[in-house]
Amino acid sequence: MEVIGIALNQPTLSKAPRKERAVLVGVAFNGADDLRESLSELAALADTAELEVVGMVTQVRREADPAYFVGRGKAEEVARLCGELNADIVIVDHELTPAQARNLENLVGVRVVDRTELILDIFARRARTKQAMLQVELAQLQYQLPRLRRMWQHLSRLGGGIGTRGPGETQLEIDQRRAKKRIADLQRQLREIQRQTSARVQSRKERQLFTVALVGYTNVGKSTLMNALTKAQVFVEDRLFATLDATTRVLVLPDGHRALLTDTIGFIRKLPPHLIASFHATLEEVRTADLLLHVADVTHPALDDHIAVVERTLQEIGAGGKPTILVLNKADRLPPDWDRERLSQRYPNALLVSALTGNGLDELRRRIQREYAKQRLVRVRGQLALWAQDLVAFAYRNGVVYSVAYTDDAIVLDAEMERHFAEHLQKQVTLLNAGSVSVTPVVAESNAHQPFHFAHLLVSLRDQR
Ligand SMILES: Nc1nc2c(ncn2[C@@H]2O[C@H](COP(=O)(O)OP(=O)(O)OP(=O)(O)O)[C@@H](O)[C@H]2O)c(=O)[nH]1
Ligand SMILES: [Mg+2]
Repeated sequence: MEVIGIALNQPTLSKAPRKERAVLVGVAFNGADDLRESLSELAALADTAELEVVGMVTQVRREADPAYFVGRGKAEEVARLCGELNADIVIVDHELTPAQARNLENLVGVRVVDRTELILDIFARRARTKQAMLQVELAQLQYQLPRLRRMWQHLSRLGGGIGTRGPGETQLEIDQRRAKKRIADLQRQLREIQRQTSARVQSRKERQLFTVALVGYTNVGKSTLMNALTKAQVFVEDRLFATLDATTRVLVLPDGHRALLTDTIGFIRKLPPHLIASFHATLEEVRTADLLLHVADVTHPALDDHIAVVERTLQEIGAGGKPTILVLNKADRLPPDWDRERLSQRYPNALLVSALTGNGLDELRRRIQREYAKQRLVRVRGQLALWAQDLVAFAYRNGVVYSVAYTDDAIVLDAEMERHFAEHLQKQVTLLNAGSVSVTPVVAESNAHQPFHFAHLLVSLRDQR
């Protein structure tokens, strides 16, 4: 790996043995009311990056100040606070332009990092596989390329061996060229990985495997659910972005049918767009899934926001509008006085579960099976010529035969099978001129949005307490 300005693809924050002390800065634009929630999430991100949050500064503004992001007076307040609290770093809860970061840093006198950089830092800490590492490095480089000038200033202020003159334009140019070359290189490697992923996904499609993907906000329990449903051993932690890869396992449905379940990276508000773009290959599993399990933490105060952010992000990655089951997780942690009315009114089709205790998971398996049946299974009814025994045998081999009756001039068949088998059968019947069959979905579309045992589940959860 090349070293460009600062070392890449590794955490750039808090490498010291003592935790770095951070002051958080957040702005509510036009009275946006998610400031508190966004800042508490930023604090969780800072904690995940091993920083110690020692202070917070907020401001309400109409728009960002082009020079300092916050107003000049507010920036001076941040500087004072950093002095008083002996802070090492300021983290701004938005993406800063290179100029804003530079100006703010000069004024405040400690390192200034924005939300994007913090998230990239966490991703760099957490990437374990080659693919995740390449994806993170690409996102880091794309973020840093327009900011290289600032890094050089930063290094020259530190003084360490750079010389009193400071780095010349030439060195900056060299770095920019190297960064661009490395970006192209990473993109090429990732295209290769993408090609392999697509081939794998394609082969699953050809084998007609029903694929289910876990999606949701970070830290809601997707991996815990994956482990509970499939006996996988995905790493679980009460911190943000524990998962950065995709893991796929076989999921056995109640009737014995097999599906594939994929666990992958969680989403968060203000997820940097180039990070989403870099994780294109990982997210392929989500884009191509037949069914999404949208997992949310039912006990989180920002539940509604989280669900909205995930739905938006799904649209952005090209996975909007897919059949989805909303899974409200961590039901075991609901307080005794939780607002059951509000929840069941707001999310009438949701399923309440606890991945930790296993409560509700049988119902979830049944719901997945139902979706599978709805998308894949069809009823085949028809009359076949008496000589078409082979077609009856085909139905026995590839489906469930409910009845076969012989009349004087026909075989009356009633069976259920996967759509592709039914289509094959239908084609053969036409080709051989062997009678006629009708193919209809097993689960009627109109039943799709029935509230599914929600009330029953609520009662059983209450009984448990
Ligand atoms: N009480 C309770 N805790 C849960 C439940 N499911 C998960 N958790 C906890 O929530 C935390 C996050 O769980 P993960 O499974 O890592 O969550 P995730 O959605 O995969 O998170 P990322 O991969 O970081 O996006 C862990 O501390 C889990 O033990 C649940 O049903 N009840
Ligand atoms: Mg996870």
